[in-house]
This record gives sequence, C-alpha cells and structure tokens, in this order.
Amino acid sequence: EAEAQALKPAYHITAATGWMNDPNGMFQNQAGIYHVFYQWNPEAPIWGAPYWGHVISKDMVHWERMPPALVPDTEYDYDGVFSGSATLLEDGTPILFYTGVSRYSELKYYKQVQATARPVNASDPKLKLWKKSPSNPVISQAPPGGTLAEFRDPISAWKQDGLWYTVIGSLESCFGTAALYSSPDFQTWQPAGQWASQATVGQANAGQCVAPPVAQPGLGQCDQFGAVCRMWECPDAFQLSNDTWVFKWSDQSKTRNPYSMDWYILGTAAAFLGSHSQGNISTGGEDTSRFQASLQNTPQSVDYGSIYASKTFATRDGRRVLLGWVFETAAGCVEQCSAGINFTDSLGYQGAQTLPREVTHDLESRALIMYPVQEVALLRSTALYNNSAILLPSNGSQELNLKQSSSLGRQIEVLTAFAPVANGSLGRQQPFSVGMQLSTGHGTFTQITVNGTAAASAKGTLTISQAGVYVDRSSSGGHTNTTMQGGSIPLPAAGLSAPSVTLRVFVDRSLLEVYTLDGRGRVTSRIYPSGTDNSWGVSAFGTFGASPASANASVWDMGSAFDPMQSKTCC
Ligand code: DQQ
Repeated sequence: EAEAQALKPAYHITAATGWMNDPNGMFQNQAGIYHVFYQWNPEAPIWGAPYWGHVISKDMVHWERMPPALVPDTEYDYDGVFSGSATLLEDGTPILFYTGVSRYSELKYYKQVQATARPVNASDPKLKLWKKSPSNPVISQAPPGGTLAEFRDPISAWKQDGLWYTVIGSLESCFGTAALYSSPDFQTWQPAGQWASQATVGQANAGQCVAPPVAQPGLGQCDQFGAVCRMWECPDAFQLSNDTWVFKWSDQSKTRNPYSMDWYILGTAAAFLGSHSQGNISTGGEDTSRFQASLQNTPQSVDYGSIYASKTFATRDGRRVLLGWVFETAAGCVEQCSAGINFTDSLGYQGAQTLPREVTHDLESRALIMYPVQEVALLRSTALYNNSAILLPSNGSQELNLKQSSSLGRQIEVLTAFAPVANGSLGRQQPFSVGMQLSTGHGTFTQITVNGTAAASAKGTLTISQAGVYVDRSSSGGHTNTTMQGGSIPLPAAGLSAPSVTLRVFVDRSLLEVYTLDGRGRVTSRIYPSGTDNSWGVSAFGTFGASPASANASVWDMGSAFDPMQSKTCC
C-alpha cells in the first residue's frame, strides 16, 4: 500500500482509483477552462468496459475531478464507451464524439458504432453533466470494405465547404486506414473515402487476408493475419500551417520500432478539395487518400517510450497541445501490463497522461517538436539546485547536491544544458555523450543519455549532425522492466545549430518524461524501484570528443496535479 502510493504519479493526470487509458475529447471552453476526458475503468485497476472520466483545469497543470461524463449503460455502448473526441460547434457548444461498443452475441464479437453527447447545461463552465444524443448511434455503417468489429475513435470534426468532416480508425480490406466521413449537421454521416491508409505510409497490404465484411459471430477479427492486418487506432489529423497537415495514428504491431507505437507523418491535404464525394477506397497498395504524405513519408515517432493513443487539441490562444496515455510496464510484461498477473495490477491504479505538450513543426528536419507547455513551470515549488557551470569529470559523473527536498527527490524537474568546455576544441564532427543518472536508493539508478556527433565553432556554437536519446533501465531495480528505450532524433540535413545539448527530465515517482534538444527527442518511461523512504538524487555526466563538458543544471521540487484534500477547486 505505502509502496503503491509512493509510486503513483502526483503531478500528471491520473485516475483517483482504477484503470486509465487513452486521453479523450480535450478542449478549452469559452470560459477558458480546459476539459480532459479519459478511458476509465473505475471498477478495477485493469482494463474493462470503459467510462469517460473527466477532469478540468484553468492552467493545464492543476486539475479538479468531475463526475464521470459518460457511462457504458446504453444498449449500443453497454460493453464500453470507447475513445473519441470533442468538437466545438460554431456557437461554442462542445459535442463529444465517441465509439459505443456492444456485443453481437455471446461470442467474442463487438460491434462498434459512433455516438455523440452534449452538455446537460452548456452554460455551466465545469460542464459537469453530459447527455447522450437520442439519435445515437449517428454512424453505424462501416466504410466500404470495412468491418464494424474494427471501427473506432472518431476525431474532432472540422468544417470545410459547409460540411463537417471526421476521421475514424478502421480496417478496410484488412488494411489499417483512417476513414473519412462527412456530415451536413453532425447527425447524418456519409463515408467520404480514405483520409489515409497504410499505403500512404508505404506499407503494402499483405493481400492474403480477408476481413469479415461486417463483424459476424464466428468469424476472425483479422488479428489472426498478423501485424499488417491491424486497424489503426486513435488517429488524429490537424493543420499546423497553411500547407502543413499532420496525420498521427497508433499501431500496436511494432513493425517499425519495438519501442514506439504512436507515429506521424507531415503532408498536405490539397487533394482533399473537391474530391470528397467519390468514396473510393484503396484496394491494396495504391494510395488514393485525401491526405498526401508529400512533406515526408517516413513515419516518425511521437515518443520512444511507454505511450499510446496520443491526441491533440487546439487551445484558445492557438497552440496545438498533445496528451498521450502513459501505460504501466513492469518487469515480466512486454508492454502494457494487464491481466491480473503483473506487479502493476496490485497498485490499485494504472495509467496516467503525459504532461500537456505543445506541438510545433520544423520543416528543415521534417519533424514535429513537442515540449511541455509553458504552464508546467507553475508546478515548480522549492528550487533544490541551481548552478550555471559545473565542470564534469572526464570519467564518471558529478552528483548535484540537492537541497532538502520535501518530495524526497521523487517528484522533481531537472533542467540541464551541456557544452564542451573549450570553445573550438571540436573543430570537426566528433562523438559526444551527455546525460544524467537518477539514483533511486538501495544502489539502484536509471541512466538517461543523449549521444551523437557534433562540432563546435570558436564562438561555441554546436553543429549537431546526429543524435539519439536513450533511457537505460538495466539497474533501475524493483519491479522495473529493464528494456532499453530510445531512438534517433530527426535533425535538419545541414545539422542542428544550438548553443548546447539540452536535457529536461520530469521525475514523477514511477513516471519519467525525458525531453532533449528542446523537444526534438522524447522518451516517456516507467520505473518501479523498491523502498518508500530513501531519497532520490541526480548526477550529471558528459564528454564532447576529447574535451570535458560543462553543464548548467537546475532542479525543482514539483507540486501536485490534484489537491490531496480535494478542498481547492480549479474554477
Ligand atoms: N483504447 C480504446 C479504443 C482505442 C484503444 C478502448 C486504444 O477506443 O482504439 O479503451 O488504446
């Protein structure tokens, strides 16, 4: 019990009890209040017919719990109110769009339809209560070649040429797709072709598999055909500038990288205009999608760690913000642990959301940059350490002597920037390796490394031509899954010019969020060291070629996302 509480993330969004997975339906209402919903099983700390939990905030970092927004209690969603989104109608009224799941029969078949809900009282800024639409389900027709057994996660709709459009994760002809649907009124929806498909990202259809046309009791769900026959879950599509769209999807098959399941590509949607009525589908290999991966068609990772089902929303001041489900992953389970057999099942809770990340793009590196929103600094309390130039030893690491920490160092932010000591000493590209060790008592530690190659000009500017970020959990101890997490970071072809290599690590008990190069590299990780009372500490290390490195380092104790007394209200 004490150990479970000592490991529960405190400044990330978590459920009070039970199981949490995907973020759903984020938006900021006209009163400025942020609403976040999430897949929630309040009945047990394992996945089960989900509700939509609901939390609200004025600043995206301090949250208040609301009653569950949607409960699986209606005939078309009796087996789960699955993931979805929110759309703000023109008058500012939010409308929730979700997947209702119900059993076809006693067999394992689940029928997935799309449904909507509106606030009971749209003028309540907290939007405490929600009611499902009497015309639900609003979509119960799978896309051509698709199946109602794999048809879920509608995204926030956008209006174009007088019609609403949404994108829904699907499996068409055994091909992972993002199906496009249109509606004049948010009630009657028509299939409108494909937004994107596996062909858009250069994946061929294996061709040998046939999806059940409509889910039928007794027919396979396509999983039997292997990875290429998995639907795309939790798609997301948004515009970042006039000519740049982002398409994001979640794919558990791990065919691209064993550590990443959330992917994105950058492209354009020009082909979309005027062609929405044809409803043609890709039949294997040919890309007829509305979204064109014209800017970059090699999928890039959202995060090299334990996150899935990430989604974005737009703030009122025009920022694009991403949240993702941070799942538990303990020793002995390959990825998400659940089945009543793993250590994390005994915690009494499972799952958290990432810190809100602002998403921007860099066309030079054809990549997204994701960095915690500036409001995250509001969580900082006592400054535990502040040093502008620590000379790092050429062998080993330098401990940062932290002031006494009220969180025992378990709930901290560490902000560092590394540079070679002698300007000009790296006249040509040479290998570098910098990072920190988080010690967690009983001799256990987790090592976070950024490495690559860089040169430094006489003025000290680095040109980084290659970089990767890694979390090594082989000595993390306790119930930690010891698999290494990480990967390479997309950089501009001419190299990234920067004064230093930045590394910012959020330690929230069992949850680590690692950002390097100002958000170009990201790894979200989980560690479960043993012990409840030992103090955690940080040391830094680094070398640039033969030159020693220096580091700037600041460390803060961090506050909590939820007032433990539940006395303070957010809004
Ligand atoms: N989780 C939801 C689904 C979604 C999946 C169910 C992704 O709607 O496809 O809890 O984690």
